[in-house]
Amino acid sequence: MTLLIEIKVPDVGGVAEIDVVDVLVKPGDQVKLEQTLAVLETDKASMDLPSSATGTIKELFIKPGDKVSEGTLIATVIASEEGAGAAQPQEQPQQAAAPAPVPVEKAPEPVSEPAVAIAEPVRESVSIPVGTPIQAAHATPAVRLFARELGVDIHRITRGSGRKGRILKDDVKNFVKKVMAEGVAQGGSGIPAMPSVDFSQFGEIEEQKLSKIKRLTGQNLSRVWLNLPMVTYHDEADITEMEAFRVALNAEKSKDDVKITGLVFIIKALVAAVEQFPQFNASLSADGEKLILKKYFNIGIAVDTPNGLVVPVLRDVNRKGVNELTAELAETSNKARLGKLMPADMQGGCMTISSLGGIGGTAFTPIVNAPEVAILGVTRAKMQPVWNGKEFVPRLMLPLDLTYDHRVIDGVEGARFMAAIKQYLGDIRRLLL
Ligand code: CAO
Repeated sequence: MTLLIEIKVPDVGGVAEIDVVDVLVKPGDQVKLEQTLAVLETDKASMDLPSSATGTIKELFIKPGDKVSEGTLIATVIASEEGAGAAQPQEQPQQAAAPAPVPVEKAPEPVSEPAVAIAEPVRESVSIPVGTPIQAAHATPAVRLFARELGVDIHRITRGSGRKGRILKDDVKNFVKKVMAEGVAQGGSGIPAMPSVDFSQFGEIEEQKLSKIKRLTGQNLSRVWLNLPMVTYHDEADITEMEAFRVALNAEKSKDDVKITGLVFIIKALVAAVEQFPQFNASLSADGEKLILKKYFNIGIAVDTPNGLVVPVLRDVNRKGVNELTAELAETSNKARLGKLMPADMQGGCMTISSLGGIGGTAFTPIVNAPEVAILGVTRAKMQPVWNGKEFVPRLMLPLDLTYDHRVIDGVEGARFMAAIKQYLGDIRRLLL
């Protein structure tokens, strides 16, 4: 006579949803009385589910990730001759509840420093075949919460120092210590620190302290460089007509008026393109989960000052005309050079322009002024022979460099955005449309 025993989830104190964290057996396995068949987890505790019989697993009804409750059928066991534990032999399948599960969260045992096995983060090239079970980390909800609070991906700790490799709070702490120690040794970002060199051994030197602006700008640029996957797209806009219009406007001005520079038209063209492509007027949330779209149109302008680079912000550019922007740009860049900008003057930008056109250049790769998602670089306009289908004609061509955060902007979007800027600059009447 075969004795089939059903093993079910016992009373676990009225908890409605219990997570199956791990299943340690499969059909055909020999199991002993009290042997752990699965690891269950409630909001408050993790527990081993023991077998109530010695025998062979016939069928298994759960898998990791399932939710179970009191009475859920876990497995059927064909009891062996030598006994079925508490179960009495009978013809019908016996409905034996498993012995009360054994809570495994104990007072953490002292853990020596390197006891934690740290898993390498999964790299892109590693592909997990469909159907491959992913090993769940053994840890109680409290330990998982603790890890989450510290920003630790618990799956990077492959084995803890608790019973059966269970991850304890101390394992999480040791993991953090180890990662921090490695980071410090490598220069903070996992990159080896620059060596300190005594240059005086090669000749005379002088040490100059960096200005605060330069130090802070440097820190910010390094952070952006390391955090953003950036792409720079280069193109040229034909500004022959725009330049003729600018010269004509300036000719109307009196000697004391501020002259219009091409930059103001570039600001207007940029804003018109941003209105057309809202993803350029956005910021990625810090957790990378959301795109925050802005409904205001503020443009930052990189200004070179004796103390370093600053980026004052011109506000509501979409609502301002060329003359108003010209006056504002002159006043703001003047204030910047005199070191009179207030922190609020440099906040709230949507996109930035970095223009080196007054100096020269043919192209460069500006760094995005994050959390903005794109920056427009400008270098010196040059007369060039351009083929119009019949002949070469002299045209004033303005080089433009668009760097964007590739997490937010696709290459095609970047190219379309640049095409729109070129179209506005090529025919500034379009700014009226
Ligand atoms: N092509 C040809 N000539 C240009 C030009 C361009 N792209 N851009 C400016 N010019 C000309 C101007 O018309 C002006 O000519 P005139 O002297 O004949 O009137 C001259 O160059 C100087 O212009 P400007 O630089 O004073 O004025 P602007 O409005 O173009 O720029 C500002 C203002 C504040 C952006 C600029 O002075 C500045 O500080 N640029 C440096 C920005 C910077 O440091 N960027 C690097 C950041 S690192 O990523």
